[in-house]
Amino acid sequence: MTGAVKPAWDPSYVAGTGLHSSDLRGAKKRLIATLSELENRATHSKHIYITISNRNKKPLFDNAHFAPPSAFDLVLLRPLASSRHPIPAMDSTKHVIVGTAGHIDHGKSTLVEALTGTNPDRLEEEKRRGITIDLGFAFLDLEGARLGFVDVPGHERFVRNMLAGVGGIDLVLLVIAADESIKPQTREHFDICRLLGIPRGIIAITKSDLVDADVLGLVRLEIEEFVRGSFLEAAPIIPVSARSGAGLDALKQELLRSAQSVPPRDATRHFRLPIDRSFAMKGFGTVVTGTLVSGAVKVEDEVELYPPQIRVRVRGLHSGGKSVTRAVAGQRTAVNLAGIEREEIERGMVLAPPGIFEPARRLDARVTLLGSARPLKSRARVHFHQGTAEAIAEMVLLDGKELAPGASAIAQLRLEKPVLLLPGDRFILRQFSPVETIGGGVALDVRAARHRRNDPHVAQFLETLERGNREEILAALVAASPHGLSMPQIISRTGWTGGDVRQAAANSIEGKRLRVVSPQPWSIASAKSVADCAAVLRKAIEDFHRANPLLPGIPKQELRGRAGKTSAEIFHAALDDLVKANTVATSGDLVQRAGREIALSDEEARAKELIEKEFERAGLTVPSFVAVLEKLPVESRRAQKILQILLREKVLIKVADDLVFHRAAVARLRETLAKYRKERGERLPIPAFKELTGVTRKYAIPLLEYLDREHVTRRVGDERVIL
Ligand SMILES: Nc1nc2c(ncn2[C@@H]2O[C@H](COP(=O)(O)OP(=O)(O)OP(=O)(O)O)[C@@H](O)[C@H]2O)c(=O)[nH]1
Ligand SMILES: [Mg+2]
Repeated sequence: MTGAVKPAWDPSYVAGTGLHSSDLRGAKKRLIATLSELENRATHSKHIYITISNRNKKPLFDNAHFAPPSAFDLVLLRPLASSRHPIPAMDSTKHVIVGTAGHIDHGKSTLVEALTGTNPDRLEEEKRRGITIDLGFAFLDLEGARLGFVDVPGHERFVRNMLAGVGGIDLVLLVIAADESIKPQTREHFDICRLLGIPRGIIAITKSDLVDADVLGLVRLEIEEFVRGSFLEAAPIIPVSARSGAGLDALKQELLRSAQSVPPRDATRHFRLPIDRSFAMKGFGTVVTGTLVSGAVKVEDEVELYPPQIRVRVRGLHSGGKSVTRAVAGQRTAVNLAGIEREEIERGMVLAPPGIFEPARRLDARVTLLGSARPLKSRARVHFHQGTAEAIAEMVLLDGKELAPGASAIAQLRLEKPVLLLPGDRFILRQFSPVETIGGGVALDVRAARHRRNDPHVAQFLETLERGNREEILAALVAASPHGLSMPQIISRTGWTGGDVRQAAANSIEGKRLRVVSPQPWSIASAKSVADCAAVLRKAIEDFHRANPLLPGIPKQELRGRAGKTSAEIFHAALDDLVKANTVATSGDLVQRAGREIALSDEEARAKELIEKEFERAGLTVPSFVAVLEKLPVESRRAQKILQILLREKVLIKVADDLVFHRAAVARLRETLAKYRKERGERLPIPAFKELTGVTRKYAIPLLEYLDREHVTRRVGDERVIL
């Protein structure tokens, strides 16, 4: 049997279970004995929760994070890893999550145990008090479907725990006791399911053994009335008794039928696992569990813990009582994480792909108030619950001062702490005090700006986010982003995949309403932003030419500065457009109006010629520029510009700040040096240079430094070497 006592994780960790350390020895013996006994009874589809303690009742595995410290930890072990009980391949199985709901003591946990063989109440306190406090889990295999049960507490004080469990479920098993019928938490849980948009469910009338047929008929009528007009209107209503076993088979059949109607979840979406439990397991380290609501995850994946945004590695995965290499949406999943301590993890955090999302602090949402709630004032504080997370939030109505019972409106929720969620995610709102469920809603924009009241643009924008298709939503997002949007920005804002984004953009790009302004990272902008930017650039270029008639063009950097706050991508796209349309031309770093020649007046042209001649004649013994200017027919500001033109045309070469040579003189100097090198060797002392060129020391030094820069010579001590 020892070989079969494998831990829940990768078999390679067998040696590291921690069960070998001396203080655990007694526990190991007992564990093996328990497993042996269980193995004799269990079938391959059974999974077993085992409570392990050592002789001194010291917990071996500590899950004090969610359980009272006195409780022993429960470890989900893979009991039947031996070859006698092959485990069916995962992928052929449909995974469906069933959540219980209903009033305290109505028999939810008992029913789950009757269906699955597993008591979902795992905490010692739960067992002692006979009530469920926190979420419990169990599995049932039914003809190709694996049902993962999330059992929730009915006690009104633990509705927040119920909310952490109900988030990822595919169908609800609404439990109503025959002897009590509909009670407050029957209503509250049912309201929560409606607000979360849970699409289907089954109603079980439990404890049918306690009432006669007449009462049962009455309860059924009450239930039919209760669910009329809701998603449960046509749901099967099945009387059961966990005590006598009556109705259990019928219920299983309905569960299977309902499970089959659950559409398969798309494993290609972004991976998201809202965490509902975390604990440390000796030999493994940190383990988190949750319902995998979207996408898939593999062993060895790098994932990120949001909101703290810590990257961790998936060391092992476990689902439905066995170790797996990959888990997909719709599965209860336990993840063994490397690179993080248990203490750093809380319920409400989410595992998701690294680096692609950003937790939200402020979201715009459609909020609906229950008919039974009191009117809710704008700016009211509420408890916000989404996935397994909760936060205190301020609800600010976009329009109006108060939300009436049963009404719905657009509101901004300002969260007191960040929560990772995406547009389309449903949430629940509970009254601040006394705490009770008052409504819920759906997130529309998780990166919301602060709005002015009654701003019609905001209302229109949010309406598109709420009702539009992806193409329309993308267009609205881009229109609201004058700087354009990159692929990562769009993904983090929408939760779409890269493929979704490209598809949503394709039509608009083809229709020239959107522009791809950068291939990497792929970024888009509205055609209007690019056109607006191009218009600004044209004007800036014209203005520049007018102010600087003698300069060939505006440097790109300067033009960028004049383009206003636009993004670099839009600037380049707009400039490209202008060049392609032959409106402007670029040469090197300069941008000018296309076809523009620097128009010099006759006077200026003459001055230009004069300057050039003067310098050419001077050779290396150049005149001071001031001396040249004095001879010119134009005033000095324009002469300076003409000098700039000559420098740009490389007719003149600037050697030092006040020292300009004609290019012919420099070319001659290079020849002279080459000749000198051939005849007299490469060494060139400064006096030799002065003699060779006939320049004074004042010119010789800057000239030599220029030649050094040009790699014609190199300085060695006091001398130069001709290269
Ligand atoms: N007679 C009878 N008693 C039942 C039946 N199902 C459950 N009970 C009893 O009802 C009590 C409550 O059952 P639980 O399963 O703990 O109820 P629960 O809905 O899980 O309660 P919370 O989780 O605390 O909300 C227990 O004492 C059960 O033994 C049933 O079919 N017949
Ligand atoms: Mg219970």
